[in-house]
Amino acid sequence: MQIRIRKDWEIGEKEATSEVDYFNRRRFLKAAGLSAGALLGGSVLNGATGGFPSRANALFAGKGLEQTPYDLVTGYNNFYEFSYDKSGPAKLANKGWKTEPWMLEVGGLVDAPFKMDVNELIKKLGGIEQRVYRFRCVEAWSMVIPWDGFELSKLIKLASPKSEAKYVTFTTFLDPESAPGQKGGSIDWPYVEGLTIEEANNELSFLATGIFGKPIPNQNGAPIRLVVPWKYGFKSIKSIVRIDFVKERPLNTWQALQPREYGFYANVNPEVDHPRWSQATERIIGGGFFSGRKDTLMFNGYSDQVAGMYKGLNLRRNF
Ligand SMILES: Nc1nc2c(c(=O)[nH]1)N[C@H]1C(S)=C(S)[C@@H](COP(=O)(O)O)O[C@H]1N2
Ligand SMILES: [Mo]
Repeated sequence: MQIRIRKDWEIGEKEATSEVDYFNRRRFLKAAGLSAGALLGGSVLNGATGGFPSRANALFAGKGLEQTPYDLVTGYNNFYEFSYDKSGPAKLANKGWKTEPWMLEVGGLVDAPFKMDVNELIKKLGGIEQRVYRFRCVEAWSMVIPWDGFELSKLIKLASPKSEAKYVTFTTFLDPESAPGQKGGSIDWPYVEGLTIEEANNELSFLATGIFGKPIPNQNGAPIRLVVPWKYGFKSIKSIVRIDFVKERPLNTWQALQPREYGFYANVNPEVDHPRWSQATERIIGGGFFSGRKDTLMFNGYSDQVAGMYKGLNLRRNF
C-alpha cells in the first residue's frame, strides 16, 4: 500500500478534518522554526487606509444574501504564503509583514505604464465603493463578503492596453522573510494568476482594498487583491505587486501545480466536478450544521453578467 502525504489543496472538503489542520499546523511551524507559543503574540491589522468610508454600490448590494460574520471572513483563510492551515494566516500575516506603504506596478503591452502607491491610485481613480459578492472556493465552501475597492476596468482604462494585449497577469509579492510559506512547499513563488482581457474588463472584476467598510486585513490580501466572484476563489489573487498586459495566456499557479485538477478559467460550475470531489453543493461557512449546505449555482450565480463571455467554449474541457 502506498502512503502519500497530500498537500492541503489536494484534500477533499469532507476529509479536511481538524486532525489534518493540526498536522499541517505542526508541519508548518516546524518548517518555519516556530513553536506554537510564538503564535500568541499581538496582531496588528495593516492595510491601505485610503478612500474610507466607501460608497455602497446599489447594483451590487447583495440583496437576499446573508453576509458571513467578520470573524470568519478574517479567521478562515487560504494564504499559502503564510500557512497551509485555515487559521494560520490571521496570525502569521500579522507578525511584522508590512503592507503599507505598498507600490503597485502596471505594465506590459500598455500605452501608459505606471508604478504607484496604492493609496495614491485609489485617489487617482476617484475613491472606493462597496459591493457584496458571493465567494466560492474550489474546496467546496462558500462565504458572502462585502468588499471595498474599485472596478478593475478603471485601472485598465488608466493603463490603456494596446490591441495586442489579450490577457492580464497578476503577481503577488515575494518576500520569504515576511512570508515563511515562501521558503518552501510545492508552489513556484510568487503566486500568479490571469484573466482574459474581456474577463478583466467585465463589470464584476474588482480590486479590493477593504472588507466590511474597513482596510483589508493582511490575511485577506492587503493592501490590494483581485475579486472575481464567478470563479473559484484561487483566481482571486491576494497582495498584488504587478499587473501585466500580455499576448499569451499565462500559466496560473494552481494550473502549474495540478493541471489535471485546476485550469485557467476556473469558472464556478456545479456540473463539472473536481476529479476528487463534487462541485454540485457547497458548505456555507458560518451556516451551522443543519442549514449549512446549499446547491452551487452556475457561475456562482452571476450567469447574467458573465455567461456571454463563454459562448461556444466547452466548459468541461476549459475548466
Ligand atoms: N497570493 C495568494 N492569493 C490567494 C491564495 C494564496 O494562497 N495566495 N489563496 C486563494 C484561495 S485558494 C482562496 S479560496 C482565496 C481565499 O481568500 P480569503 O482568505 O480572503 O477568503 O484567496 C486566493 N488567493
Ligand atoms: Mo480556494
